[in-house]
Order: sequence, then structure tokens, then C-alpha cells
Amino acid sequence: MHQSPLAEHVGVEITGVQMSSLEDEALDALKQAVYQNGVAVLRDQELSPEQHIAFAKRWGGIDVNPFFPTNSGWPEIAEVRKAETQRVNIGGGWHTDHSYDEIPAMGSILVARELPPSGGDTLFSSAGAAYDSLSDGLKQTLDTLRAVHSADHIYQPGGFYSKTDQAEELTGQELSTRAVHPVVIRHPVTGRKLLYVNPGFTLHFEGWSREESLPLLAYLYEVASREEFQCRVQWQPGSVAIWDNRATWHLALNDYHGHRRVMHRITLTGDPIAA
Ligand SMILES: O=C(O)CCC(=O)C(=O)O
Ligand SMILES: [Fe+2]
Repeated sequence: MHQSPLAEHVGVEITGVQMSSLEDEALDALKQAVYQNGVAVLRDQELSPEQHIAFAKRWGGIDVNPFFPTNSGWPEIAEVRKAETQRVNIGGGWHTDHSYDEIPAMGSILVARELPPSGGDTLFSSAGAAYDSLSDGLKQTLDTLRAVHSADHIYQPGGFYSKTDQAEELTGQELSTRAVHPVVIRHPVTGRKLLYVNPGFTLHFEGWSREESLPLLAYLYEVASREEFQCRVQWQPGSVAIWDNRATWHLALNDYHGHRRVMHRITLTGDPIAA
């Protein structure tokens, strides 16, 4: 297994392994690579949907995302797709998946199935590097705070996607989600301190109004989305990304209108998170 960094703070590219026939030792090394680097991109994979599911089960548990359309044959696989005719994509703003859950999903295994001729890259940013860059004073303040997260304003009727051309495809509009998490968490495996708020799902600091929370949240979002803390995943046929939701944020670029993009996603079960 060969590893090379994608950027200074986040992301590693892995070549020389096939996920469909990985030894136990290589799987352990791959897990460490994901936890340490936030996201691992594996190239030239030949992975059928059945092998995708089998690999996810070897990694740990599978969470079924209630909002994305599932691929008809495989209920464990969500399709993240945008048709030639659609304008809005899934995940087009900075977010970490499932922060609105009590135990947020560990991450996802995203397999490129149909790619546009160009564009459609995914950006990741390092929640650890963003935290490390803050002053000691701000770190101390953030260490004492908790924040409220929800996806209701995204997926419920009247929410973000309801006003877009993705509305028809999404499910679970009747669900309500809410969770409170520390603003700074420790990675369950590496122990690294991570900034755990995100523009997609964080509503406000616990005990603060939204109006009071927004200026500080906006500042943290500006820091965490700085280019210096990012890497860019350029998809190719056979590319697979495995990311860690605790350690990273991500954003799917929407710069390929008129072309189809289909990704197969399996969401991996997480561990309880804590300060
Ligand atoms: O399509 C992508 O590159 C990522 C979309 C996304 O946000 C997700 O699958 O969680
Ligand atoms: Fe996402």
C-alpha cells in the first residue's frame, strides 16, 4: 500500500491495494490512514455494489441515511446523484454528515459510478488544523461550549431542498432531528482536538440565541473553510473516498451543469463523541 498526501493538513491518496481483496493488516492500515488524514482516496478500484457493502461490513456497522434515495437493488447504498437536467446537487455547502444525530456517523465510503467529463470535485477541510490555528483564548472559550445541531431546516417541508429540483428524490421529510454536541470534540481514535460545528447543521450554541451565536459561528466557518486547511478530491473512474466526519468537513462542487454524476455512498456507524 502506497500513501501520498493530498495537501498539507488533510487527505491521503492510496494506491496499490484493492478494497475487494484486502488483508486484515491492510484494512487496519487503511483505517489508521483515514483517522489520521481525515480522508483517503483509493484509485483504480474494481468494486461491485456487493463488494462495496461487504467492505463496509468489514469496517464496522452500516447506517442507512433516511434522506437519500437508495439504489433500488441495495438498501445499504444511498445514491448521491445529479441528473443532466438538475441544477442543485447534494452536499453543495460545507458540512459534516450526520452531526444532527446523537451518535454521528463515523464517515462514508463514496464510490464514483458516473462522472461528468470535468468538474464535480469534492473539497475536504481539516477540523483539527482549523482548531489548532485559533488563539489560546478562543480555544479556551470554545472548549466550554456545546452546540445544537439539526437537519430539519434542510430536509423538512419548507426546508432547503424542498425549494430545489432535488426535492422529488429525497425522502424522510417527516423526520425531526436534533442533537447537542461539544463544540470541540476529541477524535475517538487519535485523541486530536477537533472543531465540531458546521454551516450545514449547526443551529446555535447551547444557552445562546441564534442571533448571538451567528457571528462567532460565521468566524469559525471562515477559518475552517480556508483553502490552506483543504484538499481537493478529483474523481476518476474507479476512485473511492473514505472520510471521517469527526475530523473533516466536505463540500461537493456543483460546476458540471448539463452532465450526470452518480456516486454510491455507504454511511459507516460512528462512536459516541465527547469533549
Ligand atoms: O457528492 C459528493 O462528492 C459528496 C456529497 C456529500 O456531501 C455526501 O455524500 O455526504
Ligand atoms: Fe455530505
